[in-house]
Amino acid sequence: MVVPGRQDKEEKIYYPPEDLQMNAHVPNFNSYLALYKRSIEEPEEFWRDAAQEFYWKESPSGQILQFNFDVTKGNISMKFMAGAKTNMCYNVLDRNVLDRNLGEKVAYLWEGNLPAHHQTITYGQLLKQVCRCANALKQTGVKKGDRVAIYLPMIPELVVTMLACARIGAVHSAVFAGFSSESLAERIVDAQCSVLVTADGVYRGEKLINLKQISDEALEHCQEKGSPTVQKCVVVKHHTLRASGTDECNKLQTPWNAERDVWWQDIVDSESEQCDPEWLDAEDPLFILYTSGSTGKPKGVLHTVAGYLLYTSLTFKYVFDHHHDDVYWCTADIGWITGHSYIAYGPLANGATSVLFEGVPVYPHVGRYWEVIEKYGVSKFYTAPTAIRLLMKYGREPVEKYDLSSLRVLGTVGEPINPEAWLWYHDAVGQGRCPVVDTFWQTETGGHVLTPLPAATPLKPGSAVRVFRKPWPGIMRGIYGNQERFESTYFRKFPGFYVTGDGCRRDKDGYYWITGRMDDMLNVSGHLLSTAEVEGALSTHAAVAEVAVVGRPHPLKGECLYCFVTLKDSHEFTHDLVEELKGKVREKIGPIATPDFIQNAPGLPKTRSGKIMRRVLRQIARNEKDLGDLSTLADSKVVDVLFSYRCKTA
Ligand code: 6R9
Repeated sequence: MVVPGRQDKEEKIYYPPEDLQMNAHVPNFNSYLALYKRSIEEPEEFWRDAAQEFYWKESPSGQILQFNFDVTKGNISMKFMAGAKTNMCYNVLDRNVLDRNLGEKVAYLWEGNLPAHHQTITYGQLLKQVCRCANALKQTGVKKGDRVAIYLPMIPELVVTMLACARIGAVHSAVFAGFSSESLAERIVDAQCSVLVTADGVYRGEKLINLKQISDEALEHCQEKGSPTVQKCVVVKHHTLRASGTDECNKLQTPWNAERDVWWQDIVDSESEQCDPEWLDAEDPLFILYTSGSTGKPKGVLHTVAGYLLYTSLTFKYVFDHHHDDVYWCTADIGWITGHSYIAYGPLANGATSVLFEGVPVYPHVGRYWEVIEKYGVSKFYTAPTAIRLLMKYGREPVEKYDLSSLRVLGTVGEPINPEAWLWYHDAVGQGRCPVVDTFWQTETGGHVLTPLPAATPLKPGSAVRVFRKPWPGIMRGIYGNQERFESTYFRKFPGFYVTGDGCRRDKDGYYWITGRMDDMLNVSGHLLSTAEVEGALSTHAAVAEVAVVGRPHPLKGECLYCFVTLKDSHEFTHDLVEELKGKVREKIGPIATPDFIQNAPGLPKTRSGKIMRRVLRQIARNEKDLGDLSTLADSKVVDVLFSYRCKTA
């Protein structure tokens, strides 16, 4: 973890630029305070006003907000706009096309892995495509309430499928296309999905990924787990189409099961571009998105229609100070919550024009992000500290090659940002002109919960502002199929409050500095991983007797994984074994979880009651000799041995 904050850098305050303030939705700190006060003191009126923007087939039947946030008083629950009927897809597409006359406006500027691949999609085109897809899904048997798994790269069909589900009341469960077949299978089984939508393959930088093959393996795992719920697999012809007529086509074999598999193009293109939306209850489910949990089993975070619409649309508008002529770009993958809320739903609800980027930051060259900003005239740019730290490494030259004068507001998300990275982002990318909104939030919160507003908040590099205690519309409504885990993870520790699992400190001016996770979770390049999940993956190797995983600070990734492995007798700790162990993690979870360090641990430090002392292991991983109180340690010799076996390089 990169702990933010050296005193001297903290003290400097950056004030909002005046030209931004002139037109801003929230133009100064006092107007922010007034808005904040109203949202806290009169949440019902505040959200009723926000709801005016949208289309409601029927109005709420009672109170706008109904909740119990206190476990000691009964089951946790929260409802916004209960009794109202609406449709998410109608609000983000039909409403823009029909009521706001935005049919010709560009919704997405799709930019492929290669700069030569790009495409624009207007709101009108998107609506038609979504209707076709919705009709096709209905034809394959998908009904309201059914779960649809989506394993797609960053292509328009990903957004189209999500919105098509939303249109017919199906619940989408998107899985980041970098996860392994086993991770995909685990998620499909948990949500009991009836359809899987995937693609043939995709290039990520120089690497070609055979998504259909991974999908097939996942469906086999589902069979093995006794849960063959997927009836149909819809496959977008993506790589093969883009590469048609070139040798590239031969690089990919697409395995096929004629009974189960259908090409997207065969079932979607011929469908009608009319599809009546299904009018849903405000609290009907919209999607499930899995996030790591400290027990190792991913949690299916459940979001519902109306609250999520209100929350993502309002936070998008205020936090990026969205205006009609903006070109907005969020570099996240839609497979994560940031993409759901701030590439798909929030921007579309505002009728925004967004870049949808398939590629990676350093391909085909290290100036790719800056090239894309110049190419499309991006005015609002939202990325992760890990990407900033990576690009910072190449200095200012690649940035200065491009015209970034269109930029107005910069944002970050995913992990604490260290002041060095904040300052580089502000000075080199934003040319000292653009406020940096550091947005703290989670899959579970649905949208930003702690963030400055660009024209209203004086900024301190690396800090966040103001907090609140009542439920907000975007908060998760549960963990899919597990109310007990929902309540115990988030509500039991401090009755009456939602617990994020992060630590923070508050400074004398009331600014909050997020210090990182307080539980057994790690944040690697902005992705949350649970130590238990990685330990589980390593333990499946036949040579492993016991294993403990901790985080260690990493200059680019924020944190990386450091694993202590005790082998069974008769096994030797070799370079090949280390590679096999890394392979196990890639296979069980995916490449994002690949450990940087795997160390031989003939014994692990344990308490007399047999608990592994992770605090001691963290210190060893960092080569910190100060181990604190070791009086509960059963065998003190273990520690010296572990220090002598430390990995010095990754
Ligand atoms: C949106 C997202 C959530 C966890 C969260 C925290 C960390 C996210 C942060 C941040 C410090 C920020 N986190 N944003 N920490 N400053 N601006 O990332 O959701 O994948 O569920 O991760 O990420 O630890 O609890 P998710």
